[in-house]
Amino acid sequence: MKFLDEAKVYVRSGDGGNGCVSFRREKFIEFGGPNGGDGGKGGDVIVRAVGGLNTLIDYRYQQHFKAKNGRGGMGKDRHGANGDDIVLDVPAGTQIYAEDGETLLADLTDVGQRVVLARGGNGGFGNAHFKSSTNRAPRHANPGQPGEELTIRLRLKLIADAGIVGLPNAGKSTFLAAVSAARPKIADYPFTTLHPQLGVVEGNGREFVLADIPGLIEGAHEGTGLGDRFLGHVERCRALLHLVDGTGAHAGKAYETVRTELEAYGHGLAGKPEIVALSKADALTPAQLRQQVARLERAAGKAPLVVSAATGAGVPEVVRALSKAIDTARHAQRPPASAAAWHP
Ligand SMILES: Nc1nc2c(ncn2[C@@H]2O[C@H](COP(=O)(O)OP(=O)(O)OP(=O)(O)O)[C@@H](O)[C@H]2O)c(=O)[nH]1
Ligand SMILES: [Mg+2]
Repeated sequence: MKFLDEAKVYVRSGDGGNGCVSFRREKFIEFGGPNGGDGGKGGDVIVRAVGGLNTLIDYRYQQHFKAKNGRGGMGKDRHGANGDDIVLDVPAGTQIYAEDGETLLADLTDVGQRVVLARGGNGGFGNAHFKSSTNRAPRHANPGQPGEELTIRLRLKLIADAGIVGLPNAGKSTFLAAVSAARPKIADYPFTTLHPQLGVVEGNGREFVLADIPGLIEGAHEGTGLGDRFLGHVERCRALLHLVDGTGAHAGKAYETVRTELEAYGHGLAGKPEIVALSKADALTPAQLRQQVARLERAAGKAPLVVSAATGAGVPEVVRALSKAIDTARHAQRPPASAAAWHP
């Protein structure tokens, strides 16, 4: 399934039903009086975060969503039926933007969260409502109020616990495949991964979600290569795994290139806990390994882990370190209970 992380959708809430003008007319009953019922309320447009979804693919096939109109009021004081709401199910982690793509209307971070995007119009009052001591036979009723319409942009930010960053070909997808059931495409050319991939990793008896994103190259923040827009997917991670290709020319420089891009991207990415690991250790001679580790240590300011996703050596250590970093961050940065931005 193709990963789709943006969709433009048109929604419209239902119109309110009109109020009714009617009078009670029965044989032998004089002055029956007004009995026009009120119109029903139009349906709302609701967006709800649900589990079990991880793309916005459904919104590629249907882009118009309209709630039902309220029914008109009727004689004999009958109230019109309310229009049914329409509910759009999206994966948790979906943000809803206005048509401009910049104004955040709502942020659905947790399963079960819901937000009313467009309220249905109220039904109009029937003439029975306008009866008073001075006007006992009102001949007017209110029309229903129109619904609201708007175009929104849904944007999905995956909520992974940790994200793998690194240059293209660093072995990110290979690592994800080694530690999870995910089967990302792996090949010895840059930009094999074009869409973020998620895997569930078992670490220390607990599970966490790891995201593999396309490689970053120098200038990614200016759009070079695949750009840095995929970093949006790891913005909410609690920790980063920075993989540096041991078979590359200079592990220290490779590390710095990626750090520069993380800093240029902003959004707090550079400040996240980072596990640094030198990859493809199996392909290096002991002397090369020592040299690359020393370079990387100098650049990162701490001793890197050494890993080979091909042989599995060092993999448990990396998983443990990640799991620990996630736990620590989880306790340190508890998100506010209600992280939802809200709009009328
Ligand atoms: N010898 C060895 N080769 C590896 C190891 N991990 C990855 N490779 C190889 O390195 C190449 C790139 O691996 P990928 O996992 O596709 O790299 P990536 O970082 O996901 O690359 P992009 O998606 O292009 O950014 C592939 O040919 C892998 O087989 C390893 O631990 N040892
Ligand atoms: Mg890849």
